[in-house]
Amino acid sequence: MGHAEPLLPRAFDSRGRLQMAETSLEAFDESGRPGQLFLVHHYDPADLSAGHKLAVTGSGGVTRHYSAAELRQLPERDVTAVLECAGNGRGHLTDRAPGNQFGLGMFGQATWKGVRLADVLADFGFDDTWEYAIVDAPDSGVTKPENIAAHFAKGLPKFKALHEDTILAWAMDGQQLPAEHGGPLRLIVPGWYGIWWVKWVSHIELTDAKFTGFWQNQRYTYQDANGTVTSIVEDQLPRAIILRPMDGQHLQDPVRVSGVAWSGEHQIAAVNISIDDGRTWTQSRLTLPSDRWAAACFECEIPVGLPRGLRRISAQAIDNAGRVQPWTSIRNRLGYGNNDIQTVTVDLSA
Ligand SMILES: Nc1nc2c(c(=O)[nH]1)N[C@H]1C(S)=C(S)[C@@H](COP(=O)(O)O)O[C@H]1N2
Ligand SMILES: [Mo]
Repeated sequence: MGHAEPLLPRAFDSRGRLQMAETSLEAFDESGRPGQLFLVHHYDPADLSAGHKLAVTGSGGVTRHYSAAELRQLPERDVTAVLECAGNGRGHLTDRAPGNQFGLGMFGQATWKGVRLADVLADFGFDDTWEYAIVDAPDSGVTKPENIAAHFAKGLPKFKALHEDTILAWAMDGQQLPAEHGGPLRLIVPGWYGIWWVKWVSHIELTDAKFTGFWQNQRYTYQDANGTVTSIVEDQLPRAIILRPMDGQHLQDPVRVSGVAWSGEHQIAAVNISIDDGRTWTQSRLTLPSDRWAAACFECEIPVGLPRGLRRISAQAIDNAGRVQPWTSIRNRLGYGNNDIQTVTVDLSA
């Protein structure tokens, strides 16, 4: 195996700083924890001071501020979950979609520590006249090519805002949450794509009006070829990632195939492996996570004595809602949610 850097840079900002980076598949451990977590800044990252307070505004217009110490007085909650960018795999689309041409390393699993958003809202004391929690961050700018000035914000529907595993986190894997990953406070929305995991949360506002932000209704939407929005990017689609062997690797028999799989709001039911482009499938051994939002691990031995030369290995995830990872995902103009089955090519040497 090579000595690739754990992070593969994909974009730099105007000052030459890393703006988007992908984790090299080599850098993941067997449970899907990245050597270094991928990075997506849509604007210049915000810099919240240590004395930052979270503002919460109710549907009646009343605002209250929470210091870090006040938040820590609420019950602590640990959630292990897979963070995945909806642009993961865009670079593998056969018809190129605009945006960064990401490979498959735009995900990572971690254990996030914080407090339930529901507990913060209960402490604040809300009435029931709201449908969305607008979660604001201070980072802002003008996006290309739309030329639209906005700041980063998402309108979380009430059922997800009040879900017991939706948390405001200040720690990741036992460390203080690094600023580039949203420290001091970031939203964790298990099962939903990374766009919902708002970094540098500064303000939460409850509203009964439909939320119409740029990052809700324009970017990170599924659109048809004409640019008409068909739906909002939410739930992660089923996906299996082969972590070993690596694409292009030279191997001897036997070949042990292993990796991780997840499926948004649903649980993985099976991961099947094919060495003949899907004509036949072998069920892998699956280790389901003890934590509901963590990745399942799969492994499988490919039979010995295969013909020498280049061999293709594919993995397909199936979830307990019957969603099956497709060879060709539903195409959409901005290239989100490309969960096409991954195939790695290995060289079985003579
Ligand atoms: N404030 C803010 N939050 C944000 C973003 C952003 O640009 N600004 N990017 C989102 C997107 S699209 C993704 S995929 C994840 C990436 O999280 P990471 O950079 O910690 O890996 O953060 C999300 N939260
Ligand atoms: Mo993303």
